[in-house]
Amino acid sequence: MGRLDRIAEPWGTRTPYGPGETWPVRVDQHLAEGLGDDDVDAWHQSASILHSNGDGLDIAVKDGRIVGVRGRAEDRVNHGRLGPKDLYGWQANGSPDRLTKPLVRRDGELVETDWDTAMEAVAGRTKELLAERGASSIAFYTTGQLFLEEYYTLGLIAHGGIGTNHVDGNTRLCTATAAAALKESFGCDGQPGSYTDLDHADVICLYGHNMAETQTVLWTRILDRLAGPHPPAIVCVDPRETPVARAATVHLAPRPGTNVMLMNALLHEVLAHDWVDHDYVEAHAVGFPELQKMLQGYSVERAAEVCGVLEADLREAARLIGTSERLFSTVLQGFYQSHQATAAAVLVNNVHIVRGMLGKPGCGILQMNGQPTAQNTRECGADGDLPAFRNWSNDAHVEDLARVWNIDPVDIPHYTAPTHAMQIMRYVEDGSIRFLYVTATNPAVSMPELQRMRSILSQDRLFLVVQDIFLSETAQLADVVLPAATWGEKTGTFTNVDRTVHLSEKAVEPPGEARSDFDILVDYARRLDLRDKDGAPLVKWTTPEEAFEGWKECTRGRPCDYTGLSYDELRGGSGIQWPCNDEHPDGTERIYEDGQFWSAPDYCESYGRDLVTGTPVSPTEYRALNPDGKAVLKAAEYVVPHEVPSSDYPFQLITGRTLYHFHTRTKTARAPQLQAAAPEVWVECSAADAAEQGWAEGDLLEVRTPRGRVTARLRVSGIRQGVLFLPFHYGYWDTGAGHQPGDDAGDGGRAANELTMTDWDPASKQPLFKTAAATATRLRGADGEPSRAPTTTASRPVGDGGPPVPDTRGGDAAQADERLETVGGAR
Ligand SMILES: Nc1nc2c(c(=O)[nH]1)N[C@H]1C(S)=C(S)[C@@H](COP(=O)(O)OP(=O)(O)OC[C@H]3O[C@@H](n4cnc5c(=O)[nH]c(N)nc54)[C@H](O)[C@@H]3O)O[C@H]1N2
Ligand SMILES: Nc1nc2c(c(=O)[nH]1)N[C@H]1C(S)=C(S)[C@@H](COP(=O)(O)OP(=O)(O)OC[C@H]3O[C@@H](n4cnc5c(=O)[nH]c(N)nc54)[C@H](O)[C@@H]3O)O[C@H]1N2
Ligand SMILES: [Mo]
Repeated sequence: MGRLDRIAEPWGTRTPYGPGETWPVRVDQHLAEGLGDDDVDAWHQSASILHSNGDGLDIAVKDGRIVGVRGRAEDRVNHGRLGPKDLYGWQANGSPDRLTKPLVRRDGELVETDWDTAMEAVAGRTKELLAERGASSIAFYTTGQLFLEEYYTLGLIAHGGIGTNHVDGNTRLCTATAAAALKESFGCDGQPGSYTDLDHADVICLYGHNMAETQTVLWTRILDRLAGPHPPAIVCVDPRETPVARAATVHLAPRPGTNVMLMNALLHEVLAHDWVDHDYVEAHAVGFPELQKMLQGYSVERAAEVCGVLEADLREAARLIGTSERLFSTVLQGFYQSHQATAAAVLVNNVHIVRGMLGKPGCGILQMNGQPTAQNTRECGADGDLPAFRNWSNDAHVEDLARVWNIDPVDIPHYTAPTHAMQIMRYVEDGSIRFLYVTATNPAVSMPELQRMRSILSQDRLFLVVQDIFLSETAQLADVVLPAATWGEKTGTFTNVDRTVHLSEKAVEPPGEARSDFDILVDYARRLDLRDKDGAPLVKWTTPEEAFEGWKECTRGRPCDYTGLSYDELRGGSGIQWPCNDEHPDGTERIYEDGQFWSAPDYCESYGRDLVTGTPVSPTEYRALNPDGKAVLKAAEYVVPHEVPSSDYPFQLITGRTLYHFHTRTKTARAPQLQAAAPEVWVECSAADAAEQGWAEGDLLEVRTPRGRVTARLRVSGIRQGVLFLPFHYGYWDTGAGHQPGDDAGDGGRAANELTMTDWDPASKQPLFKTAAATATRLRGADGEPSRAPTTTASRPVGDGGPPVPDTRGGDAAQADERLETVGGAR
């Protein structure tokens, strides 16, 4: 057993292994200072909820409090490993800042109240509006961080009970494009990849995905392959020098917003060299001739120019992809939060289809999720789609759902596409939506163009309900705040990106009067007196396990079939991958093994959309295009980003994450080791830009776009020239730092979304967080203070000048245990 500072060494100790071998076990553990294994009263099975990886872990409890975590050796996802957020993030549960009582707004102030008063206010306003203005005045904005049972209950209440079409999740900001791209290419959501593919792949491509910082344990799996015999080649497409880029065989650092140009050129090369599996394409796909035709204009020379990368690097990347035997790809926000998001992600699917690289060990795609339970938001229809991947534009699917819920099909709104989150906010802005129920998301920091968002959410005519575990920036604007119990304090299930379902057990009681989101929603349904068509309660369950059983029936015969799972099946061992049913009682490692897709016109989740305009494809058009349920090769022309640099705004601004923080930091800022590793906002620029502008490490810059301004200290990093990067984690809740909403004086704002724009991808409706034009000016010099950006990550300092930057370390408080199992001498 070893002890390691896991802030300084986020990926821990290497356990090398070779292709086709089993990833060795390494059990990671962190307990509160001074405690050892013997002090722990009980361990409770769970999985991580600070990213989408789904690391299996056990929660340690002593005296009724959470005191640590330990990775689950038997879990297929992590083989015992944990990342820094897993190891230290649990401390937020015990924070004294937790909400413990409901709050209501009286005379402008939020004051404590009892549950009955708060819930009557929420249900009462819902009933009033239903009577006065109808269901379309009511909207729900949820998350990718609750449990399956909660989403299914919410989806049932909103779609089946209230009958509003205005239901979406922050998954719209996150992985709407993952779902959209899978629907376009394969007719249905559901990942054609499995984590075990990483054990076999010989080429791994990461497209706009900083996996090293955002799925640290999955990256550890790749690092262990890289340290073993016959390592895979890595292709990284990212304008920053991320840890992924540093480990890559080829790093393409394109101009932000040019992904479609780059992908088209890669595909052009693959076709030009005839690295195509013609038998596979012939048997299993439609659209090849059209794709071939469109790609003619996308030469490597043209792409090199537009993307600002070397022709030789593009050719080398295409050669690696084209000659790979087992190709694995992941896609994330560098592609999804861009103006041609769905098009770019679909082009990655195309690479796999033309190369026949699907459904075999090592051959898969993860259109990555970000949030831990985003897959469930989508599956359960809490993002607007219908539950269990039913197609809202297929009347037979709506009827089938109505049968499951025992209601009339006309009571399920499906007359038009579900309202996406940005449109919900627009309807709130123009006053047609008067009631917004926000669960487990913080739009006052995470949505684009915050000045607008604040004015939308603080309107008098809007009744805003916020259900959170802390008094977030959004909760501060609410009419009613409902204190939630969270992970570790409630039981439920959730599903990660590779379809692995985990059970998470209640380990401790929630603080004060906090109640689980599940209990609150069930209470809400009861107060609304929602009924099915026989007059029985619409929500037929009172416990999560009953809800899970109800959900299983809803999934029967659908792609995400859960009928073979139960809480008991999920207890004890590893998580299990859906579909899991009579046919696949142990779950399903890989889907699409036989080149059969879920895309038949009568079965598919979606008929797709026009990638440029976003117009839904009609059932008749789809039937003509894809009568036999094959994979669809969709082509897409490159379109120039909507906001490009000018003389007033000469830089391109991108935003994103750092390894140590989760989103708006409501949790990670309250875990001391994580907060200390990245305590303040910073802005990154390249060494060349710093030299040209006369800037150096630690200088205080003001970054401006037409929407707002942010001040931050400079980190000179390995980012592409002409590009600025801001982490989006820093809102203004800890106003001790002197930051106020929209602060326009003194130190200025620090939330990246003060600067981002109201604009989205036409097909997935995902907002653009990664391409804006910006300017920056120096307010004052460093005065001996470097920026506080981590040195272990993409923000590693480069070049010289400015004050020295200390290495990011966690010290004594960050010591964590590692238990290595020696397998075949691999250590
Ligand atoms: N540590 C940590 N981990 C997390 C989270 C977290 O907050 N913190 N959040 C979770 C969630 S919800 C999500 S969605 C994921 C997100 O995980 P990622 O997508 O990996 O994270 P981001 O930093 O948002 O963006 C990824 C990369 O996109 C690059 N990029 C920007 N513009 C472009 C472009 O035009 N083209 C290309 N090719 N690349 C570009 C950025 O340089 C950045 O390195 O992480 C999950 N895991
Ligand atoms: N500029 C920029 N903006 C971005 C992004 C970006 O890359 N750049 N990324 C986008 C992406 S991918 C995402 S996913 C979003 C994330 O944006 P948000 O979802 O707004 O971020 P979080 O901080 O995760 O907010 C979750 C909230 O839920 C609360 N919470 C936690 N657990 C529970 C629970 O069990 N129950 C309840 N009721 N509440 C709980 C937390 O305290 C917190 O307030 O941000 C998006 N915004
Ligand atoms: Mo996300």
